[in-house]
Amino acid sequence: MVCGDQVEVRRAGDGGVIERVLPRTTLLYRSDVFRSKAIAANASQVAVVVAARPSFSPELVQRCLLAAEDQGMASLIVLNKADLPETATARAPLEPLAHIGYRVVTLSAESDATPLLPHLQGHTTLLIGQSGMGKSTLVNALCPDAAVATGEYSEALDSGRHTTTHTRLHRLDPDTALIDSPGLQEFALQHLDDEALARAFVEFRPFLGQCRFRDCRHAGEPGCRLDEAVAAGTVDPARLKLYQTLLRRRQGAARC
Ligand SMILES: Nc1nc2c(ncn2[C@@H]2O[C@H](COP(=O)(O)OP(=O)(O)OP(=O)(O)O)[C@@H](O)[C@H]2O)c(=O)[nH]1
Ligand SMILES: [Mg+2]
Ligand SMILES: [Zn+2]
Repeated sequence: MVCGDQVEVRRAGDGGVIERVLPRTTLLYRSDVFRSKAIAANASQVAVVVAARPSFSPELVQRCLLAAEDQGMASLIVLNKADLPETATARAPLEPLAHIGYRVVTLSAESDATPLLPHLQGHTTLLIGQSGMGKSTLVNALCPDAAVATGEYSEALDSGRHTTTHTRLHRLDPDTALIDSPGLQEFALQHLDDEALARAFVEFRPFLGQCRFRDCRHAGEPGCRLDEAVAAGTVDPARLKLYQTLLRRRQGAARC
């Protein structure tokens, strides 16, 4: 079972026995060659939380978004700690993602988290991201009953201290919930096959199936429509490069 699972329970004395886990609408998980780890079930949306301090990895943000796309989940980016002066600089690497269509909500969880509310209504949103970005602070701001622990990050290490250790769902109203999760250091996507990986890049979708070779892997083959889209300025070359890096990593792993 995973956080967010819905179950049928049979009463037994003072307690209950879980009889059945109901089918999941979504299951977000990350995986590397050695293991895969389910993070949450039945979330309808992923909010990747980032901040100027500690610094964040734009590639990790993209990996989270790709995993969400693969599961057909909505996704957005929360740029937290807007009170920090470096926030404008921190936004720069998110611009290409905003350009593709990802919502970027800038706010300060410590002073006002309400700009996020309209994006949450009716969703079960999984908050995900590196340690110290302010996921739990957001939960506390939006669900006052939650009272979850938050922790100072380490300036010396430029990272959080992994304060949250369990994934937990907090209900805002009958239709809306937030899932807090422990900070991530990595997010591998070994569970996506080549085709799923290409489809997870939303802006690639109009071009898929249009290349000269039907089995084009978009890795430099002649007549590749994605190369043409890059040349035409429609697709960001950095995104195609990320796709190719992830593809190579999968192939490398498959050979092990
Ligand atoms: N300046 C500023 N600091 C914030 C803000 N939101 C959170 N913080 C601080 O950032 C630190 C980390 O916050 P947490 O909420 O524990 O971060 P987390 O993402 O839950 O971290 P993990 O549980 O380790 O994954 C704490 O010291 C918070 O007080 C904000 O809007 N502005
Ligand atoms: Mg936390
Ligand atoms: Zn191609």
